[in-house]
Amino acid sequence: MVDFSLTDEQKDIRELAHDFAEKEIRPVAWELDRDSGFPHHIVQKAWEVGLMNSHIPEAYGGPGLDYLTGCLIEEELGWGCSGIGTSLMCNGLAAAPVTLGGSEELKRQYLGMLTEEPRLASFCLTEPDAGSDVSSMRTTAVRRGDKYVISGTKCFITNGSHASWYTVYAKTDKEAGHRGISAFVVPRDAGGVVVDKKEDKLGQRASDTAMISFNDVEVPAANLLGEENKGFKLAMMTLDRTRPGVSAMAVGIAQAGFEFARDYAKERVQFGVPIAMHQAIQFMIADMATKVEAARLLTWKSAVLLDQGKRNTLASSHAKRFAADAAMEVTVDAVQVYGGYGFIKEYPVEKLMRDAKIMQLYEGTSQIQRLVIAREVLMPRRVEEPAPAAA
Ligand code: COS
Repeated sequence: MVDFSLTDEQKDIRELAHDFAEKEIRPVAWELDRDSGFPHHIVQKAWEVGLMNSHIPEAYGGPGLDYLTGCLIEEELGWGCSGIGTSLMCNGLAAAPVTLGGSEELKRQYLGMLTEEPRLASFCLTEPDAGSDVSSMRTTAVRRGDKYVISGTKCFITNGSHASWYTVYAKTDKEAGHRGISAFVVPRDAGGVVVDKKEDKLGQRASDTAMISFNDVEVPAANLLGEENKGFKLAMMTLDRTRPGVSAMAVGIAQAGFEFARDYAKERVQFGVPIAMHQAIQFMIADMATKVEAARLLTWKSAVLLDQGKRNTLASSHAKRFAADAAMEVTVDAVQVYGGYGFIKEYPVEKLMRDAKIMQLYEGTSQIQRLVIAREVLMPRRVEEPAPAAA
């Protein structure tokens, strides 16, 4: 029997996140968007009230929340402002490979760093010439004695300018394609880590997106995550775990767009009645509501499978693809409901439309999600290893 009800603890956490989004995030969201300012003070507050590092296990100072509860938080933060929400949630992406593949010592040191203080970490996979095609990356890690020397450039790194450490993927065997990639923890203060460029973005302007170069950066061999040359799978397993949260963030954007459009349609009078009385608008609002609901259900399913220790690759791509596209469609329609006012920055919905676009791009484009879905439904036995334990 499918039960969509939440536990009391989940309801409390959702309420906490909603209040935080309403009282701390929304009042500054449009200003930070305009100025492309980083929400340092919100990071501090979110960390203090326990809304960061949701999935870091209690053993390393985290709350060790399940994935569904993490999605509840991410939806609310996305409802408040997905740029700020992304800044708050990005630690999860950097931390997951450490939780999955790190030694006890690495977990204590680097996960502990995030839970002991309001610090940030970043996930460095993408490169200027290796986006969707992960295995074509050029960054290398060469073993020298008890160290690896890492060289290369990573781009579009969320929180890159502010991170205390990075999870970095690099080729340890250049000839072996995806079977020659390894993952490492790289502390920011290792010599040779340079923040090259902060990007000026269309949306999610309160989140930091930077290009980071690793110039012959030496890290102890013990900073290797999992086994050498098994980094590609670690990246894929990480994305399976983080895509539900990204989907939830998209649901939050869509929910916000729906609410603004619904409320505006009830106020705005044209042809002598609120525009919500016109069927053309009613049908748009109805479609928005359906898309939000369907996106949320797919998102919850992708998280619940993880919580049950099951493989969620297909479900997380369904959720990410659908929720990202729903966020885009709903926010475009929200602008339409506002008419000419929707195009004006004084009104809230154009920001949502700009913010929504990245949901179809980061953590795997909507086309990559379709590619994963197609492979999973056409060749369902392709990945034969047992479901990995939840991180
Ligand atoms: N879990 C565990 N293992 C997985 C996996 C998953 N979800 N998906 C793939 N693998 C394994 C495969 O089983 C295969 O294993 P073998 O080495 O035993 O053959 C290996 O990984 C390679 O898989 P595949 O052949 O599917 O690799 P591709 O190069 O075709 O790439 C895509 C697959 C395109 C799906 C992958 O590169 C991808 O997700 N790209 C998008 C990257 C992304 O999201 N970037 C955003 C960066 S974070 S903002």
